[in-house]
Amino acid sequence: FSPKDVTVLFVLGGPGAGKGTQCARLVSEYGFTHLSAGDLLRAEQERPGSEFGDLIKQCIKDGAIVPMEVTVQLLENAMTETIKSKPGAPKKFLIDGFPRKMDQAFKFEEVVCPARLVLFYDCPEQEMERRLMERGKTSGRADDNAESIRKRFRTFIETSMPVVGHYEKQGRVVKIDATPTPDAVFHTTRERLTKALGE
Ligand code: UP5
Ligand code: MG
Repeated sequence: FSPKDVTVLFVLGGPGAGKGTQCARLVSEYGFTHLSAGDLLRAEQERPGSEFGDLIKQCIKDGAIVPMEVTVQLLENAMTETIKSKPGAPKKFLIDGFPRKMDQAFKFEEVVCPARLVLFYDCPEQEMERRLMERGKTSGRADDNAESIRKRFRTFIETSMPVVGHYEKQGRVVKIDATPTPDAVFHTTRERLTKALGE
């Protein structure tokens, strides 16, 4: 596909900030396709014959970032498949939980396409921890436990926040307080996004 035909928004925020929750709502309202990098990695880890299964599993448990080549390729494949399978549909993508390291940001924008803007869900660590521990009771996610959560927070602060800072300097970040209820956060998201996209 040609980068100029595609609209990409990066959706960033700490672990448990509510990225997935807000993306699901944006899909129905704005006709975006939602691609979660974490979901794609979890699916690849389960795929029989994947050469990256063990690597992904270890990284997720440790809250570490999978080498960018793997994730960028999964995202690019998913975008290509979506465009092929829905020829007439708008080519609008929410890329959720990516890029979370500078090298990924540069690589994706170089080889796939530049992002129109970045939605950044800002949430205090204590609230994110509460949400993840609560979800961990039923999610079955290998990283929803106290030890992995601690590591995920550390990676977020040390490695992923600089990416947000990078885009902030370019004036491409829409920062949203993710502490209120999902409904309230979505209300703000809709307002801010409509303004930013001029739609
Ligand atoms: N919830 C949501 N919004 C709420 C609200 N406003 N009030 C109260 N509760 C709210 O929400 C989390 C929980 O909180 C849910 O139970 C929800 O109901 C509730 P969710 O919407 O799932 O939050 P989200 O930000 O999506 O949290 P998630 O756990 O998915 O965030 P992570 O960023 O940690 O997970 P991700 O799947 O993106 O990545 C997992 C791992 O994959 C990474 O740690 C890393 O190891 C690997 N990875 C890479 O290596 N590279 C990548 O590019 C991406 C991931
Ligand atoms: Mg998520």
